[in-house]
Amino acid sequence: MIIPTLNEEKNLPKVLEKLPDYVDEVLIVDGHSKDKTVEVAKKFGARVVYDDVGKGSALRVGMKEVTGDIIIMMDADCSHIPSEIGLLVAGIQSGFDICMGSRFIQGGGTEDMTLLRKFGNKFFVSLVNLLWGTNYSDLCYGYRSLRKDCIDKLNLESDGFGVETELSIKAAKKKLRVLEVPSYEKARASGEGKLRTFHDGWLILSRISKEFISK
Ligand SMILES: Nc1nc2c(ncn2[C@@H]2O[C@H](COP(=O)(O)OP(=O)(O)O)[C@@H](O)[C@H]2O)c(=O)[nH]1
Ligand SMILES: [Mg+2]
Repeated sequence: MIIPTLNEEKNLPKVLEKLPDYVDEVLIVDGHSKDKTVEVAKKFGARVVYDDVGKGSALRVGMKEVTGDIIIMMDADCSHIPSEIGLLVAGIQSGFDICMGSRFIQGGGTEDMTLLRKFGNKFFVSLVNLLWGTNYSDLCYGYRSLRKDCIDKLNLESDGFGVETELSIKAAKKKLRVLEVPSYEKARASGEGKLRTFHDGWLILSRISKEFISK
């Protein structure tokens, strides 16, 4: 699994200690954290690689380095419930190429989104569904799994928080089999989130436009 980190020393131990036993590879892609994130990761036996750019770029670096057949993408801020990995793995084992956690189907939920972010996400997901004929219920959510052999097909290029949107759109363009499973997003345990509503909302809209123009 791939976990991008930026200054998550307080949260990361709580995530790593709860990972199910069957997770056999933990790859941390750290954005040169100024705190003890890397020390914590190594203490838990995780492999650490580095990336200086942003969450999207960190995930791309992770996708190059990871060796497992089923890849889980997970945040380090305690927002994602480790036991839900079971659903993400089961989706791939059942024949899907990508399995996406959704906060907006029965069983899912969020305590980490302002009303404005919920509205933005709803607007973007409706736009994507309209343009690509998909039936997504969530878009900007990073708890996902995919088969390793899909990575080359996706050819991701987003550096920042547009990466989930790009993945969802490209999965539709490439006609990959996508499953949504419910996921409950908890509030970040400690520290500040790095997503900036307007800056990253604009980034997501630009990504949707770019994908539409490039067909
Ligand atoms: N490597 C790396 N990780 C990042 C960066 N920005 C955020 N992350 C990590 O990506 C995950 C999600 O970030 P977060 O700030 O919680 O975003 P939000 O939940 O969308 O508000 C967390 O594990 C962060 O530590 C970055 O620039 N580089
Ligand atoms: Mg978060």
